[in-house]
Amino acid sequence: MIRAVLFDLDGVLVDTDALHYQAWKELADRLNIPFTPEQGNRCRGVSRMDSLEIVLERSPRAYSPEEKETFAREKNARYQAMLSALTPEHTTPGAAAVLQTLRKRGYRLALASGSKNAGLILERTGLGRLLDAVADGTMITRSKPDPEVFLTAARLLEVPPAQCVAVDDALAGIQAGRAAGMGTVAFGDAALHQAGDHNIQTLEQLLPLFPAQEERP
Ligand code: B16
Repeated sequence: MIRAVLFDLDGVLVDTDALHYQAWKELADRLNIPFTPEQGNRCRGVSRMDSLEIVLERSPRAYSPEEKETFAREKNARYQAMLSALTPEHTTPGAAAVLQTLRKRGYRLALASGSKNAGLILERTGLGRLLDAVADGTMITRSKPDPEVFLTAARLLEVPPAQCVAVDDALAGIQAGRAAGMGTVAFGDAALHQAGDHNIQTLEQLLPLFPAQEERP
């Protein structure tokens, strides 16, 4: 029996992917390195430093670890400046209503995001109050496709992984959910690749997959 639904953040509950892309693109432009939307897609779900390696892969020169730390800090400062303009209207269509309905149907809900900015995003969008637990990039050492963040979310909910379903828009995220022993629902980009056990293009399409269990207020 499925008792919990674990949500990725960037690209699933909030469309912050475009902001990540813009902030990385500004850095790449400043360094005169080509950076394509295809590379941006590969940054989905992977950690900040692993994303930076993707941004730098077409660079003609190598950078020191110190320079890379500086680039990552610069990108994050730019990204956080963009996040300061986030409001509840910036959530994915249907996100709050779908979370509310799943809660009412008796499912435990958690965030499973590799982002260290997840707390700020949940606060600005108001989504935090609809979740029972939050596992984010500040709590893990290995980013997706490693299952650590999904296993952390399941542990916080006190629900066995086999009774959880992972919802993610990144191929790395679907791999992580599967490696955690969970069912998977691919959304957006990952759904275009038919990567999940179920593949959806709107969050409302989750609702038929999770029928009512015990009601909760
Ligand atoms: P930050 P998710 C991931 O979040 C993003 O998809 C990925 O693009 C980003 O590099 C990573 O978080 C780290 O984010 O720089 O904010 O700590 O998709 O796992 O919610």
